[in-house]
Formats: sequence, structure tokens, C-alpha cells
Amino acid sequence: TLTPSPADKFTFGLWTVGWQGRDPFGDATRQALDPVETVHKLAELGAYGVTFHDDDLIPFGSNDADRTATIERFKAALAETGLVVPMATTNLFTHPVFKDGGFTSNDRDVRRYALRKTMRNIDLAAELGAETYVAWGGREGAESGGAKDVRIALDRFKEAFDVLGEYVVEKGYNLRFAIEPKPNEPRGDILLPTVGHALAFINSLERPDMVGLNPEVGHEQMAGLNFPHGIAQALWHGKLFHIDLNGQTGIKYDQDLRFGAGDLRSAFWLVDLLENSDYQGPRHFDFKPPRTEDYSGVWASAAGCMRNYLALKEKAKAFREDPAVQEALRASRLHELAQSTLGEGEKLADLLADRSAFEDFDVEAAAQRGMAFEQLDQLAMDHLLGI
Ligand code: GLT
Ligand code: MN
Ligand code: MN
Ligand code: MN
Repeated sequence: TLTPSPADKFTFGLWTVGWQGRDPFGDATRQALDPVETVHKLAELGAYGVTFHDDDLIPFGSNDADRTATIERFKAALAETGLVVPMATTNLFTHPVFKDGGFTSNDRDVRRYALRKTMRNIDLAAELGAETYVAWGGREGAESGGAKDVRIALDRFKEAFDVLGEYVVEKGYNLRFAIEPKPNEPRGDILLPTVGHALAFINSLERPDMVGLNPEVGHEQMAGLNFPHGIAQALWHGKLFHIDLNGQTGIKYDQDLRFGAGDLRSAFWLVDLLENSDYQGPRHFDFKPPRTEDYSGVWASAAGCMRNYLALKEKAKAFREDPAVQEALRASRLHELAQSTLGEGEKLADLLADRSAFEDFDVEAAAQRGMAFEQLDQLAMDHLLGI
């Protein structure tokens, strides 16, 4: 069925459907959305949950009384609809104070403020039951070489995650951090630009187990990378804590198209991977309905994200179950890839002594063997195209 239900675990950021269409060249094309209305609308569409930045829910600079009232109204909407909040995050990019970053700004006062702003929203995230706290460092970066000493900025970045980890442990919250890489935009070059950079960084933290990834489809594609491959590696490291699903067509500005729009083949392999993995987390959409749309277009775009995911899930299942595909997978020797290269109990000395592995190995004959990948890929295309 292509009708979403909470069991599908689809979630949306308040900032996605709530994006008013402001871009570097033009003003907003849509009125602001009330988060309470968003919660009701998403529930109607079949979503499971909603996520937010502190400032999406509570306008920046609100006084304590307004903040409390806003949170109470939001909680009431969650209770009424059954929507949950599996993830929250901090806005460390909109206010001009963050023009050189939050955790890695050269300005030390700004870094201390960024930590406090984050801890304040971590309290709210924990109160609402979130288990993942996303950190997208869109302003952590530079436009010019001398402006940032990257090695020292990484010391400060590490310091931030170490302090925040200590805070979560001290408070006893059941919360893990998920770093969201992006190569550029809004900064000319952003720190931790890809999944690979972020994975390596995590190993240097005080509490590496508490920190994983929130990769976004379009962000890896902006760097020309294969998103399903990046996700597979994140899964292999046990670091896929969360995921931002959307669409992108090649190396250009961050398009944030609805999921499935953009590189459809890549989206197919992504859903195939996720659905056949142990990832149990939300399927979170981080998209921006184009500024051409009014609110009926916005909700159509949100519904389209879920519909495309469910359609691809059906296609992937049919692909895996097709006997012709199973035969093609055998012909492509995927089962052989699954065998260890050394035999069970085989020692290094045995490999060195095995003349069939080298001295008597018929390299030319092996070179002649085709891999049969094109037949396999055409079957995938046939399934995807519905022929
Ligand atoms: C912003 C960014 C997204 C991040 C959000 C989390 S904010 O919209 O473009 O990719 O996921 O901070
Ligand atoms: Mn994006
Ligand atoms: Mn975005
Ligand atoms: Mn994102």
C-alpha cells in the first residue's frame, strides 16, 4: 500500500513544510505556519513524528513565559495527534551572531553562547522524549584560507561534543548525537564535509559511542558521492543514528527536493539498503517544497515524499523476490563476495603455500570471466520502470 501510517516511521522537520521560500534572491512566498497546525496536518497525512530546531518552535528571543506557553501548546498538539518527537536540533546558523559558526567561531564568546543555547534545547528534547540530537554545522567553515586554522577549529569542534556529551551523561538523558555533514552552503567550505570526514572525526571524541551520523541525501550528492555507499559504510561502522531523506540532481546548490525527485536510481538503491538493514530509526524528510508552491503544494510535496518512499519499498521488495534477479545475483557472484577470502581456519602460511592462488593461477582465464552486472542492473531498471 502507498498510504503512509505511523508504523512506517515517517518524520518531518518543522522547518521543512514551514519553509517560507526565502532564498538569496527573493523574499518569502508563503506565510509562516503555526507549528500546532503542522502537527495536525502531518498526523492527517500519516506521519509518525515531527522534529524541530529550538527556534522553529520557540521564536528566537522569546521570554520565559512565552516559551513555556508555546511548549505547552505544542505538547497538547502532540498528545491530541499521537505524533512523537524522535529528534531535535539547535539553530546555530540563522542569527547574525553565528556568521562565523557556533562551536568553531573564532569568537570565544559566541562558542560559549552556542554551547548554552544547545544545552537549553537538549533539555527540551529530552523532556519530549527525543533520543537523537542532530548537529548540522552549516556555519562551521570559511570562505578564505587564512580565516580558519582548521586543525585548531577541529579541537574546538571536539571540545563542543565532549562538553555536550558530559552534559547528557550528567543529566542522565537517553540521547545520542548525530552529526550531519555537508560540503558547502551556506559557508564556502564547511568542516566535516562528508560522511567519511565525520566518521573519522568521531573516533577522536571522548565518548565516540554517543556520537553517530545524520547523513542527508543531497549533501553527499553535492560532493558527487554515492549516497547509498556512504549509508552502507555508516551502517557498517554502526553509526547510522538518523537520516535526512530528500532529492538532489547532481553537483549544484542544495536543492532539498522532495524524496524521490532527483536521482531516482540512487533513491531506489537507498530504500533497498535501508529496508534490508538493521536501521530501525525514523525515515526523516528534510526537504524544501519549492517556493513556487502555495500550501496545497506544500502538503502535496510532503505526501509525495512518503508515497515515493513506499513505492520504492514495494519495488525493492519485488526486485529481491524476483527469481530472475536471484539468478542474476548468482551470476554476478554476490554469494562469492560473501565468502571470506581465506578459508575457514586457513593461515597466512597456507595462502602462501597455495600454488593455485598464484603460481598455477590462470590469470588470463579469470580475466575473461564477465561479471554479468549489466543483466542484473537492467532487471533493476525493469522493476523501477514497471516493465
Ligand atoms: C537546515 C539544513 C538541514 C539540516 C537542518 C538541521 S537545518 O535546514 O539545510 O540540512 O538538516 O539543522
Ligand atoms: Mn540539504
Ligand atoms: Mn536543508
Ligand atoms: Mn538536513
